[in-house]
Amino acid sequence: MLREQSVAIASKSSLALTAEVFDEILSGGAVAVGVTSVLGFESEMNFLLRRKVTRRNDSMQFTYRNPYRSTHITASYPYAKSIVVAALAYPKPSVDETNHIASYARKDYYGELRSILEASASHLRELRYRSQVVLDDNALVDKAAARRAGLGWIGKNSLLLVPKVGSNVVLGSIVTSAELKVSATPVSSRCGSCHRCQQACPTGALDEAGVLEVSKCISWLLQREGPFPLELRESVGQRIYGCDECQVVCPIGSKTVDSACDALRPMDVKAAISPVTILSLGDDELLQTYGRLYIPRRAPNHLRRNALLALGNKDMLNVEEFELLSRYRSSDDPILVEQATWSLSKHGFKAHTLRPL
Ligand code: B12
Repeated sequence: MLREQSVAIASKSSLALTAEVFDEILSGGAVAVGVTSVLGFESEMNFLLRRKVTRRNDSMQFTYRNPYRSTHITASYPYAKSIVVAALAYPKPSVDETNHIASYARKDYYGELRSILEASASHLRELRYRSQVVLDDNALVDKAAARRAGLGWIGKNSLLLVPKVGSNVVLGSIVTSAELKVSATPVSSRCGSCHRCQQACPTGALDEAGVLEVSKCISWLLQREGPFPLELRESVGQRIYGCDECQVVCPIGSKTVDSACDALRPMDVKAAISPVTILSLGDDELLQTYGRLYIPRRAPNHLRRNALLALGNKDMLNVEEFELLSRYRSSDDPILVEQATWSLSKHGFKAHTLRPL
């Protein structure tokens, strides 16, 4: 029995196995899939090193922590022979939508893509190939892998765009010892002369096409620890987690995909986070409710800081919101005290006239 099985495995061509894996992943719901080699991503490594040396990564770590490891998959998985990369689309919010949380985080799209990839990885394991799902992990530069696997191109918003779908996708990979058929066709850029994403960025973080100025990116600043930079507070508006601005305006990404997404993966209503909820919940409840979001050091006060800022940027406060801001002026955390004071002052309340708790 075992002998028969190994003969069957040996006789399956790389092409047939690749087709099987693609079928599984696409029927699982991914919008694009491809295979690339395990060669190092040298130009990405140089880019990361250059920006690290010149401190243009701000205090951000992720792939900057160890650029060699992040751009050489065999440093983490020495057995790897191929990388299968897949994209899962999520709904693109409309231009007039004012949401506290970016579209990609409203539901666990990473979790969804991970289960699609896990199914194929376990199939490969059954065939005796070592296989590991790697997704939003510092062991791989996902966009570069997706581009080299032929899924799309890197746009002026610095994200990977899938033809006809756009950049509203999350990316993930299977790193495997199987020698799969490498997808040979690179996709050339279809951004043309359009630079709506650059114009739409509220802080000018995309002034240089395709290169994100991290220290100005709202998505990063909302994750960054410490007080929120004073000069960029007003640009944040109502955002508490993530920013969609450079994707919302992108003309690439059809309504067809949006509606397919909506039908298949309806928005999680609970994901509609509100500053009042964040500022009212206790630590445990807060982490339980929003635990799947990336919160630095799992510190609940980090989300509270962003919620206080969002209240400061509201047009008008109601009584409950005013009371919450006043309450946080007596917080033990000086960052929250300062943020609450700033937000109250935005509504015309001077620090010394505020009533204490
Ligand atoms: C760190 C990180 C961030 C940081 C910094 C991102 C950055 N661009 O520096 C912050 C927190 C800001 C962030 C924000 C977001 N992120 Co993020 N992030 C990552 C992470 C962990 C690593 C990114 C990285 O280091 N890439 C490698 C470096 C080398 O790439 P790079 O900095 O983009 O540099 C390249 C370009 O500048 C390009 N380039 C250079 N010159 C030029 C010139 C031209 C003309 C062009 C076109 C390109 C170009 O070449 C450089 C080298 O390759 C990845 C996950 C992963 N493990 O890969 C997710 C990832 C990139 N993020 C993702 C998402 C969804 C987002 C957000 C959309 C979330 C949101 N709504 O708030 C925003 C988008 C902001 C933006 N416009 O980039 C997705 C992107 C999916 C896609 N379609 O590409 C990823 C891949 C996660 C995933 N697995 O799905 N992210």
